[in-house]
Amino acid sequence: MIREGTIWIILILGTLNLGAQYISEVLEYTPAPGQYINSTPWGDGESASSIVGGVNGTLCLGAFGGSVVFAFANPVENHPDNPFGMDFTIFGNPLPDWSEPGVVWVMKDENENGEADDTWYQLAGSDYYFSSTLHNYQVSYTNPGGTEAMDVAWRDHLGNQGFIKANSIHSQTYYPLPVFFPNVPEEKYELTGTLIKGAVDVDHPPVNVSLLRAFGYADNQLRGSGPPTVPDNPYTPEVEHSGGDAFDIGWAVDADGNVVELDQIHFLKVQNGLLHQGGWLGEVSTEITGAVDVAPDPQLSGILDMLVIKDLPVELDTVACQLELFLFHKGKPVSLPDISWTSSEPWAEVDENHLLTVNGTGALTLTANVPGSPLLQASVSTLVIPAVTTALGTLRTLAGISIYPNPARDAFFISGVEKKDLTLHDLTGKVIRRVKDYRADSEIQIPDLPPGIYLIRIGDGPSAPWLKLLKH
Ligand SMILES: [Ca+2]
Ligand SMILES: [Ca+2]
Ligand SMILES: [Ca+2]
Ligand SMILES: [Ca+2]
Repeated sequence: MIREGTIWIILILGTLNLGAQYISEVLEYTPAPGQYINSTPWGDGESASSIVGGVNGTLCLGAFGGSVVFAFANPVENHPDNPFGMDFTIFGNPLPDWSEPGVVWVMKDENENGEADDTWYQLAGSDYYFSSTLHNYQVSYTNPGGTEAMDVAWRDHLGNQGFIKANSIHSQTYYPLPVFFPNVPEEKYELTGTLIKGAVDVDHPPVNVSLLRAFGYADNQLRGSGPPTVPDNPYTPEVEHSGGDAFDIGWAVDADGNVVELDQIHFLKVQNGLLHQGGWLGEVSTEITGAVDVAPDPQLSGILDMLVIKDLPVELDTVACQLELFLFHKGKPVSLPDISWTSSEPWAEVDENHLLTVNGTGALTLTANVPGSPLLQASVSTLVIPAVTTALGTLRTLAGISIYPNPARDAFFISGVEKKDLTLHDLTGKVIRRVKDYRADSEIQIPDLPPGIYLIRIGDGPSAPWLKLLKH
């Protein structure tokens, strides 16, 4: 009896080894058009089942909005002892400097009918909070017809359009064919999801870059060498343990962005979050090779805070730029402490409102630090291009001259100016308003200007000072 009981306990412990769970079933695979779609092994009828039961499958989601829905045999727990709060890990095939971020959604079987007919909650990754992220973004793809690779036209709900480009390497049709994807309408279909901007640069061949997102996206972080059930800490840039992309169910938000507390989830969805051509790499498309449940381990701890700056454009052609940065604790944004900025170049500076102004050209790196917390540091880089200075001349401020109120809504005033001509510029340097013979403290009306940052030049000539105005 004792002996049998012992064996029984061991069997239960084996079942409770919550980390040993891989994907048990793929419920839906709806790719967007792409170079790997309708071909083996990444985009045919067998690809979906390849991610079941391990982490070395081959599944491509195609262009923006392509998705896969899958489940585990048992629910994935939002377990308090999971390392770094991470509850599951998704593996993809990213390269160093080539991320193809997939947005991850989770569902709890709230009505307990065993079906994925409940509410999808987005796991808010680092880019969720950026002003450039678009929610409920809709793209329709039109079948170009034919039996070989042709550009597939897309159009979004904002009126933008473009093509998923055919290339010479992948010669099959890119639009999902009914033989593999009977649920995709043959003429045209629409996909909806969250669009993130990413940081893709394919305009400087031969090196194509799609920078890693900070945390919270699939097909993003490199794989590690540790056991798959011990997750990477996504709040550090290094690849640790299993590597891949670890996710916390605690990041879940509803459609209004409110945090949703989920104790467990039953279904997961990954959706390609980028709509971008990748140069010779073809369109940016999320790939999934498998997913695994994380094993609880109260002994494993690490950094849970992360400072994240939204990437600057590869080339900056404006004289000023509003930087966006967030401090996250366990992946949730918290109020920003005082930030100390360091610029690699003397001609660029960031003020207390995180507004970058430049007065020169060349490569630029900006680093943000939280004083007293040496581990909280983040950097962004860009190339400030010559058009800036040729358009604007020298950018400098002058003591004794100031704008009030600043920020302004419908009007503003300038003090300390004696009868000068003023020009009001947008951030590209374009003149959008001229004021003749301005006298100190007289009103300048701006009710018609869109909210944003403007530059005001006092007088002319190379030594004319500039002021920054924030319009609300
Ligand atoms: Ca968790
Ligand atoms: Ca990939
Ligand atoms: Ca259900
Ligand atoms: Ca890490």
